[in-house]
Amino acid sequence: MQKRILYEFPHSHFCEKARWALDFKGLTFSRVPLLPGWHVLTTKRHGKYSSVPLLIDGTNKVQGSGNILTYLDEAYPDYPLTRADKSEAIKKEKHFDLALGVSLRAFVYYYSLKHKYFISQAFMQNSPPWQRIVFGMQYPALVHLIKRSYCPTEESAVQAGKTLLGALDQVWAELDGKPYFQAEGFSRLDLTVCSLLSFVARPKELPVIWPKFPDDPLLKEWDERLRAHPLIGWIQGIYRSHRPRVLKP
Ligand SMILES: N[C@@H](CCC(=O)N[C@@H](CS)C(=O)NCC(=O)O)C(=O)O
Repeated sequence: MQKRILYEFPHSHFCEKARWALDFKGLTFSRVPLLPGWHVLTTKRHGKYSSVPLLIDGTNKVQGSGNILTYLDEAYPDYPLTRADKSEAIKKEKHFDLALGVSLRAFVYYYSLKHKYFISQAFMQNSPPWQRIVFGMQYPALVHLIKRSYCPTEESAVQAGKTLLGALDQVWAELDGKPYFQAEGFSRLDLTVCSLLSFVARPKELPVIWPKFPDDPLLKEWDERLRAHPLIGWIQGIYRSHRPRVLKP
């Protein structure tokens, strides 16, 4: 059997997109968590960008959740995720990546970075002890890096929260009571929206161990507001019906 590895940050919603697609197609793979900061040594060795997810499938190397979905559909056409109107679907998926994925990440990090235990459990849940030690030592530098990259100011975090709320309404309106985005059935669009919001919906099929939520009033307020959205129930239902069970996180 050929070597198949997914390099990831376990809690990353973009990594969940790739993981779900692999599981959906019944492909076995190893999840390899990378130590943030040092992850670039691996990602840049195999790919063009510094980011995860990065899939190694035998001799093929694919970086980016959307590219991984496209690659998997081409290499393993059973259980297709790309349905009719491929280019339109990919365009919409990219919009969801930004409006849902990037916005959620910005404001969650902004409010949770001061809770080292929470962030450490998110990144380090599948990592060896020595990496946990390094993670702890480099935490201040990591906070600086994450803030600079994703959420430099409170204003940017609040704006990201507003963008996210608007995007939830937009997605819900677009579904308009339909079970899926596309008439053909479950597709990469459903998988994308559900993965990117899995942090909020926290379905039990998500193969991530969520640490106890930080005792932070602002974060809790946002969480309650987002979880009250009707889209969350739809996401939990899609996870129940379409996210194959995996044995371990
Ligand atoms: N558009 C990319 C976004 C991936 C992404 O932003 N990954 C983050 C984790 S959520 C990352 O690896 N950040 C570290 C870096 O970019 O070096 C995708 O869909 O995979």
